Amino acid sequence: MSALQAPSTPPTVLALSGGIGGAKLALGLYRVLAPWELAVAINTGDDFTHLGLHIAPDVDTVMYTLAGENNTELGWGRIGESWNFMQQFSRLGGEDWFNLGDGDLAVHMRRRQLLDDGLGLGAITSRFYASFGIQAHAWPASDDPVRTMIATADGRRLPFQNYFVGEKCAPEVRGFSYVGADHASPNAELIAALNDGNLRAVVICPSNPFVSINPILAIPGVRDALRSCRAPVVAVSPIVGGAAIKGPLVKMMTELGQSANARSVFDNYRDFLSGAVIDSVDMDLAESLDVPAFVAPTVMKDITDRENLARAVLDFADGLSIDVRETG
Ligand code: FO1
Repeated sequence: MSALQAPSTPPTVLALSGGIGGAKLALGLYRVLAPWELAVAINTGDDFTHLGLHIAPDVDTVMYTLAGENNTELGWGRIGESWNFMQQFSRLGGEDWFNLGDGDLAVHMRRRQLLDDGLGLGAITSRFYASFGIQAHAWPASDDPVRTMIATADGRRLPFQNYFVGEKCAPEVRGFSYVGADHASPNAELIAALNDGNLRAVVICPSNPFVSINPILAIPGVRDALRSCRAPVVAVSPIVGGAAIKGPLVKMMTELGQSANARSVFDNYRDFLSGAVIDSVDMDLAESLDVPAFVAPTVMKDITDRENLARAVLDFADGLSIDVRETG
């Protein structure tokens, strides 16, 4: 078996992640765990068909990040990217609101080919991650389409990328829907991992709950499997001191009339959460949470921060599982 092929041994840590923020902690977990110990279940609610190609931003952002090829300035796409295609495409009057780098384009074209050959998104993702030399399991939450739609105050329902990129998160949000989720089947390996009694921990990465985690939870079977999971489920807050580290989360919460704090984030996970990780800035929130809280530096500025937070989260989870075992 080549070193890059996923072994039959199941993962010991399962992370649920969206794109930019979540991918940082996924990288920290990847680097502190042994090869193939990590599995990442990734949001596909941001996916859309564009120029006839299947764009899967969170799957690709996690891939580039675990491969060390992510563009840290942009937060998405590849390092050292070129944009010749987009420049020429735009010159010809092609849509240029959504930038596709030349290297990134190869991923979308190849994905399109393999989808047309009948492969599912999960099988394609495993091949792509192996091609990037990544020794972690990576599963789109479903092979079936799940599309996050944003209901705006002016009465529109925007596909996620049209809101996030097209309109730069400007419209006031009134709600979210995850079109296709109720007919989607969850990735079988994700459910198997959640049902695996040997799983050490489930980590909800610091991603936007509305557009990165809830689209995963909306897929039938995922929430139930999290509720009955024997491993502790620990979430890391993407909000520090009332500010989102990146992206529109605080704006969304405010527009929904929610307090922009870690507690509002964890309310999305309250029916299955075992523990919460908050930044030292939010220490005062710890007592008000429904679950045990662990205070740690959650702002990941460099790779050491990512690894330190990953270790802290796993140690916290290990302590929770022992507590559960003790109390029976
Ligand atoms: N984000 C932008 O703000 N502008 C873009 O032109 C853009 C292009 C793009 C292409 C491929 C890809 O995988 C991601 C891309 N993103 C872009 C980021 C993307 O909208 C976000 O990564 C997620 O959907 C939210 O996490």
